[in-house]
Amino acid sequence: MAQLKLASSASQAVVEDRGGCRKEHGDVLMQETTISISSLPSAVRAVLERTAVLDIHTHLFDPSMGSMLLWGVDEMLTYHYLAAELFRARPDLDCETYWRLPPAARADLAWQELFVRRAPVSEVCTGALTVFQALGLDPNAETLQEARAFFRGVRLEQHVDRVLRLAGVERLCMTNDPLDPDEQTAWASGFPRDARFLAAVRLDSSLLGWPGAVPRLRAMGYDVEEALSGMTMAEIRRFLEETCVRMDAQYFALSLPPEFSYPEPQSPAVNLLTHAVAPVARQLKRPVALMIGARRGANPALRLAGDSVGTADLTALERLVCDFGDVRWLVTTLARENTHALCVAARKFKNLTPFGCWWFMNNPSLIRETTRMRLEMLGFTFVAQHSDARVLEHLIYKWSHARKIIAEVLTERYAALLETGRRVTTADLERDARALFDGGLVAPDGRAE
Ligand code: HDL
Ligand code: ZN
Repeated sequence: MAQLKLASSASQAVVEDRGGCRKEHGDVLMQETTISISSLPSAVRAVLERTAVLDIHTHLFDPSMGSMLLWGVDEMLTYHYLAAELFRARPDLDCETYWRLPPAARADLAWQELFVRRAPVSEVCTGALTVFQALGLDPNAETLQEARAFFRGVRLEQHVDRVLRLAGVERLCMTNDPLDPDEQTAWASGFPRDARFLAAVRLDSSLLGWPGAVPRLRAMGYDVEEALSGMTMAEIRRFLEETCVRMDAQYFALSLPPEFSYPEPQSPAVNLLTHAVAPVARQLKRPVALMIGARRGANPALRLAGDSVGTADLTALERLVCDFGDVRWLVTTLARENTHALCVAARKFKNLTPFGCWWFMNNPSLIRETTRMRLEMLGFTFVAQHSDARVLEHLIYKWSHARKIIAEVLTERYAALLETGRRVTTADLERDARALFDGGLVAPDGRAE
């Protein structure tokens, strides 16, 4: 039995082998080595650690897009997830008073109330300390003075390289809203692209709340009317195609409320989805990502932190995916109650790929439950995770925490295989990890979109 000793550094696996064929794999000699039950946990963890990720959904931006890319300790501690938790820790705190504070004061307040005066056990608090630890900052600091001094000395270009390396993220997709004024300025003037920051056309502001987008679309030169009549659908298709080409976007994305219905009654957004987005996605061979279940503005006083969740009837999704069988649909759902139905729908429709543990689902207990369910029902035909990172350093904790849990669940599944007598090799681990972490942008038969 070959003994597999994986070096602590992810970049090199040292293998002693008395059998099996050796083969080059990059700078690492990989083995068709059967892994024993005792070495399985460490082998799975090591493979996931060194498997580069395409993070298919983030709110990060190419560093060339300037201040649109959020980074640093104050951005981390004023993240809307933490704001929501601060209002719970300090119910006496008036929301508008908080929003009027300068970011540093908001960050100090969060640090004192959530990290110093209480054990920071929530996922987003623990996550912030995972980032502190990775960057060599003191998680027991009484104030943010040391952390701020560290970030004052940061050169963004090097910091981006360091954060992506620490997070094991090779490439990531931005969330690009073509109607956002800052985005319009950036794309109109052009900027040197960082190849690691891929684009994704987010259509919420264009399609949801129709006809709210009509004035901005007309100002961009698209002859659209509120009534979706005349040239409007053709002009929306032109808008989508031109935007996707300009951004070299990987996919189109739209979030949908829990009550979305198809085919009837069709909201203007779903009408536009089926008559404009799906045809252009088909023509450009781009997937469409649907993010279902967000109830926006449940508590407007919390602003971005005020969105909630609703359970969707995924019958509508199944009908949509069935009617557009030649379009690839990447889907994530926000309600825990939708996780199982999404797995079943994916079993029915090969053009439907579940992705990630989105937002309120991105917690250890739910990543574990979701990944178990998906492996049990879909094998490796899903995208295990996306970070949804809003602040650059989020990548470190969101991927560190996710990899740990996905490794535990994967180990369970491989152990069940070993019990049947089926061998599990390092080649199995490498291939399967790539399938889970490739962002779903490679078609199931291996063709790139
Ligand atoms: O709609 C989305 O893409 C969500 O991810 C929202 O941006 C949400 O506010 C968020 O950041 N979730 O993590
Ligand atoms: Zn998001």
